Formats: sequence, C-alpha cells, structure tokens
Amino acid sequence: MKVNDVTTYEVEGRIAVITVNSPPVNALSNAVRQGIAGGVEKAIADDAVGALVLICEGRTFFAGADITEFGKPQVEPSLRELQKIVENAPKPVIAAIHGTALGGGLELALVAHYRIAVPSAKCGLPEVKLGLLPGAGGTQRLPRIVGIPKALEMVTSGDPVSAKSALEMGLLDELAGEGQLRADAIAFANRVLDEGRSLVKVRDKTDKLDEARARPEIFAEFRKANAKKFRGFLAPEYNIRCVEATLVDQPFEDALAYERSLFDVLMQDSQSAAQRHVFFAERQAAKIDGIPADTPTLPIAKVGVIGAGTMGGGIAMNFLNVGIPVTIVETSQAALDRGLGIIRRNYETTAKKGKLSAGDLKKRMSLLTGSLALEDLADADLIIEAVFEQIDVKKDVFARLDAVAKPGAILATNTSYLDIDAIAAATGRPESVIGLHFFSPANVMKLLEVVRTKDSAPANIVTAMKLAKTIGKIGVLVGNGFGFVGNRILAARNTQADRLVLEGASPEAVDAALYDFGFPMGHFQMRDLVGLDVGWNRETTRSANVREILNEMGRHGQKSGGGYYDYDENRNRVPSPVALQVIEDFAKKEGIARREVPADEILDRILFAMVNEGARILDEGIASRPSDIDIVWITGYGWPRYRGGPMFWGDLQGVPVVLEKLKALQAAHGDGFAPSPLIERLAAEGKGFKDL
Ligand code: T1G
Repeated sequence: MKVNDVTTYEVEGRIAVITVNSPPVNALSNAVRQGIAGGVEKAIADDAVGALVLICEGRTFFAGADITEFGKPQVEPSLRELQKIVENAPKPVIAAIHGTALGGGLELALVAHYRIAVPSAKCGLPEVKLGLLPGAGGTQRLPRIVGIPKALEMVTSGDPVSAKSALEMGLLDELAGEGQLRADAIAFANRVLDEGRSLVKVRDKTDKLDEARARPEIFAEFRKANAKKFRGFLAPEYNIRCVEATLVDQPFEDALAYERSLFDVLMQDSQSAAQRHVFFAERQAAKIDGIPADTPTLPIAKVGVIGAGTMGGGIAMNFLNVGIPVTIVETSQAALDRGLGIIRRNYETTAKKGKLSAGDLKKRMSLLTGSLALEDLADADLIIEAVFEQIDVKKDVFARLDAVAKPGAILATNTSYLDIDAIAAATGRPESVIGLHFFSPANVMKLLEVVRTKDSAPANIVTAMKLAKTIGKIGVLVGNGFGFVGNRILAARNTQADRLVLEGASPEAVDAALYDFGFPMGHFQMRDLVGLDVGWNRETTRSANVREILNEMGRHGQKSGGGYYDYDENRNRVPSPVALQVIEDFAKKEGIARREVPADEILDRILFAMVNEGARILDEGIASRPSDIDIVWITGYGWPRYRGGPMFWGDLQGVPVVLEKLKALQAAHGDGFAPSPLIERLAAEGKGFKDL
C-alpha cells in the first residue's frame, strides 16, 4: 500500500518492507522523510510485524539530505526526528543498501539496528565536499562503529568505501547477493528474529573508541599529515573537532548538539555555499543548451592523435585508459619513439605506485599504434591534432587531414587560444571541426574545454561532451574566441600581474597574495613551472617585456634553474635579485614609477580584472553560463573550491560593489578596467551573475 507518493508499505510474513522510490537519487526530501516515518510508525503499530526492512528502488539507497531543500523551511519530521523514530523503534530495523548510501542516507542507516548491502554498494559521508559535516550524528556514530582513524579519513575525504570494506570495518552486518537485496534483507530480518538478536544502537557502542582514547595524539598527527590538503578549508577541521568530541565524557545528546552547532556554523558560511554551488555547477556544465536532448552521439571506436609531444602523448593516454585504441602520428621516427617512450614511462611510473597492474599496462600499450603516415588515420572516428601552436601549421595539418579522414570523422584541434573557425576553413568540412582543449598534463587535468565553432555539427558537439565524461574529464562547452574561457581570463590575470611587478610589487608578493587567497601556487611560480619559453621564439624575440628578456638571458623558469625566481638543485624557489633587476630596468625604460603596492591592491586588481573578463565572455556568448566559467577556473587553474569560482566570488562581493571597484580601478589604472556592459546592466537591474 502507498504511504505517500514516494513510499510504499508491504508485509511479507512478519517482516514489514518500507520502500522509497524518489528519483533521481532518493534524496531525503520532505516527502521521503514523511513517508519513512509513516511506514515505520505503521510497522510498529502492526502486531503481525516483527521486524522492518528499509529499502529503496531506483539507482540507489538514500544519497543524502536533499541539497535542493537547503535554506528552505524545514518540514517535519526533520532528519534527526526521523532518526529518533527509527533508533527508538521497539522492533529491529534493517537498512538494505544498494548504490550509494551517502551523507544523511548513511546516517539514517546508522540508526537502524542492522545494515545489509549488495557488493556493488558504497557508503560514505561526503558532506565535507559541500563544505559541511554530517549533521545527523554521522560524526558521533561512525567512529563508534568503524573506529576513529577510519572515521577521520571518511568524514574529511568525503570518499565512499566499498561494501566489502564497509563489512570488514563493521559498518555493514552482511552482504546480500547482487540483485537479491530485497529477498536477502527479508531473510536477514527473519534470522534476526529467529536468533532473538538485540536492538543494537550504534550510539551505545564504545569499544571502537578505545584505540584513540589510548592515543589522543592521533588527532594532531592527522591534522599535520593533511595540513596541505585542508589549507583554507573550514569543513575538514570542523569534522575533526566533531570526531574528537566522541572521546569527551558527555551524554550522547550533548555530543549531537555540539555536532549540530558546528554544522550550523558551516551551513551559514560562504565556503559551504560556494561548494554547494560547485556541486550543481559541475552537473550543469554537462548540459548542452540549444541542442535537442535526443541528438544522436557518434560511436568513437578509434582515435587518431597527431603529434606525440607532451600534449599529444597525454591526450592519447586518456583514450588508452578507457580501452579506446589510438594511432599516434609524428613526423619523424625519433620524435615518434620519444613520444611512445614517454607514454610507456608514464604508465610504468603509475604501475610502480601500485595504481596500475602489469596486465593493464600491457593492455593499454597494446592499444597504441605509432605511425609516420597521416593516411593511417583514415579509419579513425575522431582525430585530435596536437601540433605546434602556430596557425599556419595547424591549417596545413587540417587541409591534409581533410584529404585523409573518413567522411563523418570528427576533426579536433587541441589549440589553447587560436581561431578554430580559421582552422576549420582550411578544410572542406568545417562542420566536422571542433576544439578539444586539454590542459597539461593532459592525462591528469580534469578540465576539457569543448570549443564549438560557428559550423560545428550538433552531433559532434554532443559526442564530444559525452566523450569528456567517458574519459573522466569535466567537459565545458565554450565558444570560439581568443583563449576561449580559461586562458582568456588567465590573460587578464597575466596583464595585471605583469603590471604590478613593474609598478613595484615583487613576484613573491603577487604570488603570496594569490596563495593566501587559496590558489595552489602563485602566478609567477606557475609561469616558472610551465616554462617561460612556452610560445616564445628566439628568432622573433625583441625584449618587448620582462618575460622575453628573461628568456633571452636563458632564464626559462624552473627547468633552467631560474626565471622569475632562482631555484636550487631541489627546485626550491628563492627570490631572484637578477629577475628583480630585469624588472626594475624594464620599468625604468618604460618610464613606470615604482612604489610600494599594498597586498589588497594586488588582489583587487587581479580578481576584479578576472571577474570583468568573465562578464565580457558571457556578454559575447563565449560561455553560456557564469557557473561554467567557475568550473573552468576551479578544475583547470586551481581557483579554490571554497570560493566557488570567479563569477560566484563576484556575486559574493555583490555586482554593485564589483562595478564600483572597476570604476575606481579604471580611474587609477586605465581603461583595461572599463566595466563590462553586462556588469552595468546587472547592477542597474539589481541582479547578479546567478540570475543569468
Ligand atoms: N540532493 C538533491 N539532488 C541530488 C543529490 C542530493 N543529495 N545528489 C544528487 N542529486 C541530483 C543531481 O543534482 C542530479 O540532478 C541527479 O541527482 C543525478 O546526480 C544531514 C546535510 C549520488 C553519487 O553529497 O554524490 O546529507 O542534474 O549527476 O553521477 O548530514 O549525485 O539530474 O537534475 O551526480 O550518478 C550529502 C551528492 C548531502 C551526495 C550520484 N550527499 N550526490 O552520482 O549522478 S548533505 C551528497 C552525489 C547531507 C546530512 C547532510 C551524486 C551521486 P540532475 P549525478 P551520479
């Protein structure tokens, strides 16, 4: 019988089965919580019922609280009230888990008296990834059932564990047969009754806490070991404090109240708002506006890569990793052998770390074919060019590809900022050309900018976006324009950083400002790492800027022992008097007066310039959503997740504030800061980027 629209109640023998079906992930919405409460109360009142099974239909057990309801008025019963109903039930409640029991879903399972799952199930507390902590007792019950070390790892990483691991650590009581969950859960419930097993409450278990009670330094050790990973984030520290509270001699309810108090602090903080924004933004980015959802995708059974350099090799690995054969073409045997060797060595390094079996290494390499002939790509479904970043070279490659590639093949360029319409015009099939902008190292970085030209065929766009997911990337669809989205905003940051050091800020001051904001490394440190000579040409260099002069001096960055910084043999960086002298001399030549530049000016000029460029990109239709720009900069350039991305950050300041700041910066530093018309429109309408 139906309890409500998402919950049914059935009795099999003496076992009540409460089934929830609330797509897409059975999130613990108001209706789901009401349905479960109704079903449990019905079972408790039914004398024919001895035990209860709580199970879900669809793809997964409860995947957590319903994030879409955050910030909206709560409807009774709250998750914690529902937990009380289940935990205090006078009859055994068995949670039957498939898919992913996450967050509030696992916390609900933790107040059941027993837990059974199929082997393919996973259990986790991912709240930290949303800038939160398990707010329904997870930080108090999980340690009691798996011990503090494993609980610390789970709540601060947010990563789920497999059903097998969960069984081993005591989180699960039994594994069901795959596809047998309902029947096996009912059988388990009957055994619980037949064996007269007690109503085990996780809150009453304390033996698993003894290890940490005997070694309280475990917490300091854990904080130290993860300091770099947690830097800047609030939520991991608050999760640790809650787990520490399990060792405080206090009533369980007080511990729950403490957990709730810290949860409420996090929920109000902009860091959680930012990370919840990123959660939905990542999923939104995969949606393609303006192309019918039923547009067919093309099968990609064979891939060709042109260029076996750093990018070409990394690109090829993405497809080999998922079992798609690749033919990689170079212009000389030496270059081809070098490229194939690098791919093999990359896999061997991964294998040495135990992250790749010898068999998988062999299989992946068996899918790779080297060639010196473009003609060998004639049967490829997708061909990705990764040759020298020079428009004439790329046009020539595409003209030759046009004569070789089979009809319907997708012809992709990995260019990072060149005009793809111009490249497409070198072929007789511009509709087949698209941009697949990978980020170095291409086999590691998650971001893939899928660049549509004015002629890119819809089926090719849809296929490319689906392919991004297949190879484990986050695909963001962007328009064709200088630097597309990521590099165009990087260029805006470059301009300000270069200008700031000429005006008197040191490279380390600029880098410190960005590092303290949350970037993994500063601007000049990143430049030295990538290499100052990327895109630099010895034949045409004219000492036109500091970077050219450093290159002309042989200072190409980390790889040459010096760039904007000097580096010791371990590549540790120190401020460089030589680079500083170059900067001062160039500023003098340009007639730029040097001065003390305050740290807040450094950050303002860089961040507001980036937001302004993002607004221009939106206004030109190069990005279809502000949140897409956020995803590009978080996944491609290390913008700190807890700050949500440039456009989220702009909204956080408030568009009127952004407008005023830009006007002031324009007055002080020139028209490069002229506010985007979009910002002026939004300010006038009292709207933010989120309203686009
Ligand atoms: N609430 C609402 N909607 C959700 C949701 C959730 N918890 N999880 C996913 N969705 C939507 C998602 O937006 C998408 O919608 C669709 O479901 C498919 O998701 C008190 C406070 C479960 C592993 O953090 O990790 O419990 O785009 O594309 O790749 O302590 O979704 O189709 O319209 O990701 O198969 C804790 C978050 C919440 C889990 C499935 N739970 N979700 O991955 O599909 S906080 C989480 C996921 C909490 C308590 C606290 C994944 C997934 P649409 P999808 P997927």
